Amino acid sequence: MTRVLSGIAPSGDFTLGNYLGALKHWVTFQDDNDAFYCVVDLHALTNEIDPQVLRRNSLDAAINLLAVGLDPRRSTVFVQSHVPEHTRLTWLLECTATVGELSRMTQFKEKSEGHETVRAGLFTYPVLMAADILLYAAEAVPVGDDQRQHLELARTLAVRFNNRYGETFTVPDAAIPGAAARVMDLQHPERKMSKSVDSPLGTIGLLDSPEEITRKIRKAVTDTDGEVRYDRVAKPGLANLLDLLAAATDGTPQEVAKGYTRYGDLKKDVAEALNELLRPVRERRAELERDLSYVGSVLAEGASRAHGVAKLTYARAADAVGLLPPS
Ligand code: AQP
Repeated sequence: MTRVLSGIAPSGDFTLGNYLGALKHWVTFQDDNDAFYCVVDLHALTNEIDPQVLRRNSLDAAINLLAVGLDPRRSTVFVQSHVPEHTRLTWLLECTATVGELSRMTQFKEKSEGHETVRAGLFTYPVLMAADILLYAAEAVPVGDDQRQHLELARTLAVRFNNRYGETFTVPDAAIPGAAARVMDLQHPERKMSKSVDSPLGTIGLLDSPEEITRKIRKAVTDTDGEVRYDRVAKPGLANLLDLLAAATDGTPQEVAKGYTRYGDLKKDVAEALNELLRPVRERRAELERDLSYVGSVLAEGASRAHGVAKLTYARAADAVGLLPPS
C-alpha cells in the first residue's frame, strides 16, 4: 500500500477551498492507501493566534476531519505536536535547507508582505512541513495547488539529505486534484480562498448553513460580458464558479459551462450542488459534537500509531548525521 500523508493548520474555520483542494481527496485516498492525516497545530504558531483559540481550533479541526469522512480504522488521524519527532527532524532539515531557497517561497513573500515584524517560524515553516512528510516516508501527499512549491522543497531536501548522508528518506510526490485545486475568494477571484483572511462574503466555510452558501454564491463577483465560458484569465470569477460546480459534480469546468446561458442559473445550481455536497459533513459534525470523548480517543490512538513510525525515521536520520545515540 502507498503511504500517504497530509496536514491542515488549525488557523481558522475550514473553508470550501480546504475541502475541495485537499480534504475530499484525503477521504478517497484512505480506501487503498496507508494514510496519515494530521492537524498541524505547530504551523498555526507562525502567525499571531490566541492560545485559547489555538486549543479550541485544534479540537475543532480534528472533529472536522472525522466529519468529512476520515475513518480512524483506515486512517491514522493525529495532532502534530503530540509527536515530538516533527520538531526534532525539523532541526536536522533546517541544517539541510538554505536561506536562499526559503527566501524564494512565494507563500512566505505573500504572508510577510506589509508586516513590520515577521516570525522566524513563518520563514522556516516549509521545513517543518518537509519534516511532517519525510517522517512518515510518505510517497504521495494530497495537497491543493498552493502547496506545490513547498512540496517541491520537501523533495529537494530529501534528495540532498540522502546524497549527503546515505539513503534515509523516501522522496514524496504531490497529488494535486484536477478540479478546484485552487479555489478562489468569491469577492476577490484573483486571490485564493483562505481560512485566515478576513473575507466574510468571499469565503465559504465548511459548516456554513445552506442560506449562507446560497447568499455568498449569489453575491459572487463575475463580469459584465454575460457569456458563460471557462476562461480563468479573462473571467476569473465565473471560472471559479464553474470550477466549484465541476468539483461538486465530478465534471470538468468546460463541460459544465455548456449547459448555461445565464449567470443567474449557473449560480443557483452552484449553490445547490455545494449544499448537497456539504450537507452530510454538517450532519456528521453535529453527531460528533455530542461525543467528544470518541474524538479524544481517536487522537490518542492516532498519536501512538504515528509516534511508532516517526521515532524510527528520526532515529535513522539522527544516526545518519552523526548524533551520538543516548546510551
Ligand atoms: N483555496 C484553496 N483551494 C484549494 N486548496 C486549498 N487549500 C488551502 N486553501 C485552498 C489546501 O488545504 C490544505 C490545508 O491547508 P493548510 O492548512 O496547510 O494551509 P494553507 O494552504 O495556507 O490554507 P489556508 O486555508 O489559506 O490557511 P491559512 O489561512 O492558515 O494560510 C492544503 O493542502 C492546501 O493546499
